[in-house]
Amino acid sequence: MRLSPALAAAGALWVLPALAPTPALAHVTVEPTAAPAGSYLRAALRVPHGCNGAATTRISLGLPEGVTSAKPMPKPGWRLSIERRRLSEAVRSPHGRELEEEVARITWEGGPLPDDQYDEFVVMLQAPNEPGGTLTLPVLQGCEGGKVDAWAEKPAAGHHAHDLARPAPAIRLTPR
Ligand SMILES: [Cu+2]
Repeated sequence: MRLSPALAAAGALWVLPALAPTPALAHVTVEPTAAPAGSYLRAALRVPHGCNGAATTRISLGLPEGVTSAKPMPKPGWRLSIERRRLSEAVRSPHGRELEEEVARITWEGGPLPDDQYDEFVVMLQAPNEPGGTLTLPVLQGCEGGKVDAWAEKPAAGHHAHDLARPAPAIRLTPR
């Protein structure tokens, strides 16, 4: 079936905006970009490229204090390591368990994930109960050849992550 020139043009118009890369999306980012404060959420770190073309072999996520419950999703072909830190004060989990530690860092190592492929690294966590705040999730991306990209920059007040070269993935915390 031959499309009329108008329809073909309309089709092209629909595709064009979707192909236009928005800068932030082309970096290591997190999905969702917003979530209710204190809620449990599935955070997917999105890795759309390597380091200057080199394949990714390591994704290391730093968790700020106050994320008392975080569990990474294991990934075939990647070794998972979890570092914990002691809490200054024990907290009670929703199931009543006393927690004296929280997860401080989660590292996936292996792959490699070639530069021309895309993948996600998933963690289930409870967002801090700070409505209006931001959950910043700095990521160290290690690549073949030893290069490391630190996605860890935080925008200064009044500035936007788009202005940064290596913005840290972040989730805006909304009121519940
Ligand atoms: Cu990028």
